[in-house]
Amino acid sequence: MAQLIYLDGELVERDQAKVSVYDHGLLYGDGVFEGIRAYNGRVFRLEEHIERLERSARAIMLEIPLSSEELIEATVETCRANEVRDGYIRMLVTRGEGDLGLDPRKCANPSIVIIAANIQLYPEELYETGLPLITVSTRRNSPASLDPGIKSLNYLNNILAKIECILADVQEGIMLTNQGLVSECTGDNIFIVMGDGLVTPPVEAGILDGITRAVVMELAEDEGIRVTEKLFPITEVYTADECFLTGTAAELVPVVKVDGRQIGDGKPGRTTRRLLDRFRELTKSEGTPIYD
Ligand code: PXG
Repeated sequence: MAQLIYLDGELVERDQAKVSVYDHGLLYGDGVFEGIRAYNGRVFRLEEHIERLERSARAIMLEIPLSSEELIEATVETCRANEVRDGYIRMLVTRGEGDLGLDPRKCANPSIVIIAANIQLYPEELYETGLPLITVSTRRNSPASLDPGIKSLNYLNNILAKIECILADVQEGIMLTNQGLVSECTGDNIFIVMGDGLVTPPVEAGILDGITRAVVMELAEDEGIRVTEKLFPITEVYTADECFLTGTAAELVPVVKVDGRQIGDGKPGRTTRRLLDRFRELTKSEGTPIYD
């Protein structure tokens, strides 16, 4: 079946889905995006993703030409057109076509793109064995320069960090703030387990306000696990009982080694497993239905 892409109000074949080389999304990374998951014929936390997209857009003074309801409808329609039941959805809004200067006022019409693809999931083995990580030397963008809370199309900060991970032959890396404290990973938030509580950096530290992060915090609370949002140095990760990452693509992935140091007993921890099980239970039943 041919893949259909939502592009500015129409569903077009993949090879017809093109934007201008004058689009400021391409020229300057001027735009915002979301990565969303569908499970079992339902889009997980769609309203939250749309809200975050709208917040990101407002932060860069980009006016999205659709309402929240229309964005939700367009997402569901794109999933339906591609017969997605379990999939990954990429939604982006670019500043649109302008000229070669920076001036965003030259871009009259923002472009909206929605791609809904049937994904291949991370291998289940990853959740059984856990990931090794490194701390990368690329610092997370300062919120005073480009707030990581804005999910902008300018992801070079993360890509530079990802290149360090690739060179070190690991899948993810921990990024520090400019003050040298733990912020998040290139495409995932980070949690540590200390005793019977969870600790994760606060949004004010300059991280993406992750949707999966928020779900895990809700689930932890429900399980009677205390969650503390605070800044901490990398040594707290080394000495933590458990560590895991959260993200739309990753769900909850256990971390078993950081910078060559074993975390806990070097195996995925009990608390991580408990929260992953609860998370999967939730994704099975919750979400915006794609099909009636
Ligand atoms: N931090 C950053 C920097 C991210 O980009 C997350 C945390 C997790 O947030 P959510 O809301 O997904 O729980 C992200 C989002 C991918 C991919 O294909 C993942 C993200 C962004 C772009 C691509 O793995 N993660």
